[in-house]
Amino acid sequence: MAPSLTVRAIRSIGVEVPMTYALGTSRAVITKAPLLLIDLETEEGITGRSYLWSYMPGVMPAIAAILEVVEEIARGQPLDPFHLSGVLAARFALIGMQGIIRMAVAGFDMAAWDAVAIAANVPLATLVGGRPEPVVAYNSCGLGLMAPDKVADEAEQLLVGGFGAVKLRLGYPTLAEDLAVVHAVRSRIGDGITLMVDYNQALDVTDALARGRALDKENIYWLEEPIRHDDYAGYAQLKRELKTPIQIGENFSLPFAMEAALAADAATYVMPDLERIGGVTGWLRAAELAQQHGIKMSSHLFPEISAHLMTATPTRHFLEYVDWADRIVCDPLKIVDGKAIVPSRAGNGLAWDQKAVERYRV
Ligand code: SMN
Ligand code: MG
Repeated sequence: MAPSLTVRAIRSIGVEVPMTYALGTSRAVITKAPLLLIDLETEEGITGRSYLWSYMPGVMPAIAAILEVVEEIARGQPLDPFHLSGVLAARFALIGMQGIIRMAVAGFDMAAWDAVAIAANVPLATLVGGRPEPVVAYNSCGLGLMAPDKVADEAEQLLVGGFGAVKLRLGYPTLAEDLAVVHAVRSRIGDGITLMVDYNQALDVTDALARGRALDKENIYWLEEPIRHDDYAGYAQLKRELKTPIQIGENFSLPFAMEAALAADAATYVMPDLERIGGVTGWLRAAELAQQHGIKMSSHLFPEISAHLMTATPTRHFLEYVDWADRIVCDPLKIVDGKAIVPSRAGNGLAWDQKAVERYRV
C-alpha cells in the first residue's frame, strides 16, 4: 500500500521560457511560455510537481498568491486529491471557482496526484487506471497567423518526429486569406497528413457558417472554437449545418461546463484543458462524461501530464503536443513515430532543470 502523505507547503516559481515557434493566434501572439512551476511538499519528504500555463506573464504573481491561500487550507491535511478537491471547492464557493482561482486549485490538484503516484511508486497513468503506453499526438507548435509560404514552411518542419497531424491557427481578416493558408499548407504536407484548424473564438455564427462551408471542401479534420467558447446553442447549429467535425473544450470550466455543452449537443469532439477542467480530478470526471456520450476526447496543452491521463481515457483521441516546457524540465516528453512516450518512472515524470529555472525565472 502507498504510504499516506500530509500536505506541508506549496511553492511556486514563475518562468518565461522562449518558444521555438511563436504562437500567433487570432487573439494574441505569444513568443515566450509563461509557466508557473509548482512544488507541493509533504511532511513525508515526497514532492509533487505540476505547472500552470498562465497565458499572460503579468498574472503569475496573482496565481502564486492564490496558491498561498490553497496552502493555508490544505496544510496539515492528508493528501487525498478527491477529498481535498471537495474541501477546496467548498472553501472557494463564495468567491467562485472560476478564472485563475480554478487554475491555481487545478495546479495544486495535478501536483497532489503526482505526489500520490510517487508514494505508490507507479506512473500516474497506472494510478488512474491506464498504463504507460504510447499516445497518438498532433504537433500543435507554431502555425500561427503568417504569410501562407511561411506557414507552409513551418508545417513541413513540424512533421519531424513522425507526426501525422498538425494544427493550423486561422482567423485572418478574410475567408480568402484563411483558404490561401490552408491551400499552401495542404500542398506542402500532402493529403496523408491530418490537418486541424483553430479559430480561437474569432468569428460570429454567421461568419463561422460561411467559412465553415468553405472549409467543408478542404478535408479539415476538425474545426476548433470558431465562435465564442460558451455559445453552446451557436455550436449546436454549426454542428448541425457543417460537415467538418466541431471541436471545443479548452475553455470548459470544470466538468459542469462540459456537461452543459454535451447536453446542448455543441460538439463533435472535446478537448479539456487540465488547468480549466479541474486538474487530474476534473479530467477523470470529464473522461467519464465523454464515455457516457460516446464522444472522442483529446487534450489541451500540458502534454507531459495529459499523456498519462489519455491512457486511462476510454474515448481517447489526440494528445495536443507542444514543446513549451521542454527547456525547463529534466526529461522532456519524447515523441516517436508521432506518438508521445509516457514515462514509466513513478509520478507524472516532471522534474525541473534548476539551471534553466534560474535562467528563465521572472
Ligand atoms: C491555444 C491558444 C492559446 C494558448 C495556448 C493554446 C490554442 C490551442 O487554442 O488549442 O492550442
Ligand atoms: Mg484551441
